[in-house]
Amino acid sequence: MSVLTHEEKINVTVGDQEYFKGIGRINYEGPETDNPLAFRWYNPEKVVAGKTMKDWLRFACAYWHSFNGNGADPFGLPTHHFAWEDKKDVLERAKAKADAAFEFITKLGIPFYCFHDVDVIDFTDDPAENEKRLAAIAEYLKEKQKASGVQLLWGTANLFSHPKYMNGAATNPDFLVVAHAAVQVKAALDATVALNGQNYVFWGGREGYMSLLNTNMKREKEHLAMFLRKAAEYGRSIGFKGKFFIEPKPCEPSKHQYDYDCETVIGFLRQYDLLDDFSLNIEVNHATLAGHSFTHELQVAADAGLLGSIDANRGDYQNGWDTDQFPNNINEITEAMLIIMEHGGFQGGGINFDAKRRRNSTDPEDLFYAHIGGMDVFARALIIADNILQHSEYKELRKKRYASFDSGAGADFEKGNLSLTDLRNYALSMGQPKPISGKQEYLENLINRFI
Ligand code: XLS
Ligand code: NI
Ligand code: NI
Repeated sequence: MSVLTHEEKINVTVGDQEYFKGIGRINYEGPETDNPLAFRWYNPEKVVAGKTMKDWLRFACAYWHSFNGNGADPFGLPTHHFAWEDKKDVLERAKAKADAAFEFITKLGIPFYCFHDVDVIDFTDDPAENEKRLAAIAEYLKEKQKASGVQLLWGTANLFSHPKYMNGAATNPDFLVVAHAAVQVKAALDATVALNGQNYVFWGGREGYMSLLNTNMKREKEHLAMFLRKAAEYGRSIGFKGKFFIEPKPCEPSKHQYDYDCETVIGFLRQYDLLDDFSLNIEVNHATLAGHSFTHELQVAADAGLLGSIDANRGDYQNGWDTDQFPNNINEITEAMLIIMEHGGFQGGGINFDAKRRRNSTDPEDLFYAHIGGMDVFARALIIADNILQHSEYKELRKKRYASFDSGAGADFEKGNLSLTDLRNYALSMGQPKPISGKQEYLENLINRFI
């Protein structure tokens, strides 16, 4: 199936210039299709467990990877070149990039997008000028949203790229840098509210340390908490109704980041009384870098009622860094969807593809294949997880494992009615416990049976 035969399906309104030429609207064609530019599983209006796929999954396109990431790595120059780069005027260039972004997002039928301030327009060293630039492009993005129906899932500020943040942003030992971080967060919140953004994200790549020898960790964490509190207060004061998400990551670029993993962030939010405003945005590759499975992180968040949103991607089994590959592992995503569905879906967030095509994926359609694959694997996992929940003993088996706490002495223990001596007497009266199988292989086979 070639790209060009699909061209007949083009039915997308774009500006004067079409950036992704020869690629039309990506449609659902079903599992049997051999068209690489079609969905085999993602059928937005299909109802699964009482909600449409679109509403369960709430896909978002990440501006930074798809429209800024140029394939450069620490060893090599850019390999991805964009048609809008040659525009000389900064606002014109940013508008052209927005045209291309919305063309892409619309062709794929992705309902949301996410951006950092610096993704949508080039920043300078002058903070006041940056405020103006962001406000100007936000005006334009507002029009693009209106024309396309695409919505902003979350906004954020890039507090890690500029050299001034080399020692941290909100946790910088120099108060002036902390204040400069506030300039950016304030403007990014203004833009998020202007664009009716549903959430706002903090990912603290530089909020951590490189060496403890020069770091007052306690003070830095207190500064981070104060900064987050002031950001939330400001957001509420300008009418922001959504959630603030913290995106945990253990390291990279800092040696150790304060938002290490979900448990760490939950403890931090509780300690500083930030749980009313803040929830979690969980990234697959960050979970694995923290030495956890993605499902572990989801479960920790869900159990705390903080399953806000996810950044979808995957790491590499051999490389120990944030490779941000597009998700494609059906087992991993099925197990994730089981947790997400059992907890009723995302609380305010969605599935943001914080993922990039590889440096050597240089054809424009590669960006489409990447997103189609990611969307299809989640859609398929949604269907499978629903089947497992509806038509298998998966839930029942786990429930049964804890049946001894559902009545009698076990229930009394859960209520706090048994002393340590009561427990001792119970044990002696009952004799040795019999082995009860955990049935792991049985359950693993069950998942594969439904896949
Ligand atoms: C980097 C993070 C980043 C956040 C947004 O590892 O994943 O992309 O999602 O700042
Ligand atoms: Ni991320
Ligand atoms: Ni990441």
